[in-house]
Amino acid sequence: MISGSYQMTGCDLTLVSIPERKSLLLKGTATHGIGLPMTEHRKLVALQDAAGCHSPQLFKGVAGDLIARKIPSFLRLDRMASSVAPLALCASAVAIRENSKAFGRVSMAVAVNVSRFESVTMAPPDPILGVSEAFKADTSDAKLNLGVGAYRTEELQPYVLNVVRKAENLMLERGENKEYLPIEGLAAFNKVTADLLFGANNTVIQEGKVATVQSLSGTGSLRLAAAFIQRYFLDAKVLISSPTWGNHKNIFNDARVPWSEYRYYDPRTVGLDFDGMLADIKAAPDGSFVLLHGCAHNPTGIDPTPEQWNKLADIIQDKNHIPFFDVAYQGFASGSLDTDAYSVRLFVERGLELLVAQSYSKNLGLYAERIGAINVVCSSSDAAARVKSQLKRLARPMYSNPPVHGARIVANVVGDATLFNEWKQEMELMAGRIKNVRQRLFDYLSQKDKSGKDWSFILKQIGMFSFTGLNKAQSEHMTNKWHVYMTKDGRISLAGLSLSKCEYLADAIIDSFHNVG
Ligand code: PLA
Repeated sequence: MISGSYQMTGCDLTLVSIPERKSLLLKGTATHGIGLPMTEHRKLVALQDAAGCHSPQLFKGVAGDLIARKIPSFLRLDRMASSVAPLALCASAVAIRENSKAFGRVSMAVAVNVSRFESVTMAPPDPILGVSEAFKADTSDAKLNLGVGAYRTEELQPYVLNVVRKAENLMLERGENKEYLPIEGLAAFNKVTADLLFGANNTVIQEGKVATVQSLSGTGSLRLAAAFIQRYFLDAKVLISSPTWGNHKNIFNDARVPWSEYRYYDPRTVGLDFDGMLADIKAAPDGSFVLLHGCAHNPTGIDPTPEQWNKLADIIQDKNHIPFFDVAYQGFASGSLDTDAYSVRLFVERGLELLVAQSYSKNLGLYAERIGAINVVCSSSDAAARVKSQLKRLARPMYSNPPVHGARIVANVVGDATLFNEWKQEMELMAGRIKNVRQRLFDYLSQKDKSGKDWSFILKQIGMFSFTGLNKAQSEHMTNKWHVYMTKDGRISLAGLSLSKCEYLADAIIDSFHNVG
């Protein structure tokens, strides 16, 4: 047995053998600096010689040198700081001696296998996409994935829109090539996407005041805009709603853009804290960016009314703030593309300069195609041209140029009157199915919950999500007991629910709400 404790000058190490892996785990701490006295070096060299190891550079330097030599491994240094690697090696040599007794002659160099990535810690699962991974691992028949916002049919199957299939067939017939797109993306896509958002007759479009750059769906567009803010607005911060889509904070953190939150959700009413929202936006430094969900706020499903949007515009204008809209659900909230663009168009009408990140993941079901755009509305066409040139400059080293497939689908659907009309009908169907399950869920909750709790907030929410008001423990109970997968903030995706599962879901919610603290 070769486990044991080895004390040598300069280190105090414990060697543990893991016979099934034929390896030795070395745990230890240095008791003094990184160097070893020459006498110890010599002892080690002698030990190595005895073990048949030849590694002239062994004691030369820091761990980096040693690792770079790609020494075959049978020893793993556990979480040992690179500065103590030379000390660790002295125990390695002991290990070699011992090992050669246990496993026969060792004809390799001292095997130090400290990964250069030793300091990299395990990242937690993503709060939204990680839910789908957990769902897949569950073998229960009752399981329900209400985590990620992805539309499913009544049979809970993924759905590819008919108009998308038609556009793809057209693309095949035309035999389009796979050449690189320009950095700003497909021109036909950029045109139709801005038209769809602002309205083709909008003066900002006609006067060339919009810089539109195709990017990697909503997320990539937000990230590109965040990089733009970081480069050109050094002192500005972004105000984001509390709560918001989980990835917003990551995006601004990674772009090194400071952010703070404004109040949005009132847990007492399960509604909008409009006064809090106004007060926080007013209190922010002038010229801040205000991130707003254009429609179907994620995760709450609570949107300001038209009147409230007007008041918000007043304050944002007074404060010289820059609105930054995230439009991930145009047409998916109300079923109408124009209704869902109300907020953005209102701010544009007032002459504000603003940013809009767009996504086609949900409304065209193009999740994996990564198709969307960043639009910057400027007060002059000249400014728009300069902004666009800088967005391109930022995109080029990040991902060079965007993918073409989704862009062509959008250009074909939105740019063709027949397909466009068919799309609107399909979108109404999808939005309608979500409204139906929302109603059915409410009906079951109201019938079955005898406590008198008012569940009508569910009907007031809009879009693919419902914010149930369940806390973390209750949400976990939904998963652990009922196999209902959802995010821990109490959000459920109604787009992943069928009419036939509404009763089961209502039972799960009532149980979790009343029986878990
Ligand atoms: N903005 C908001 C408000 C979103 O909800 C999402 C997606 C995006 C942007 C980005 O989507 P995209 O990059 O695919 O265009 N939110 C989902 C998926 C639907 C996710 O978390 O990535 C959600 O379940 O919240």
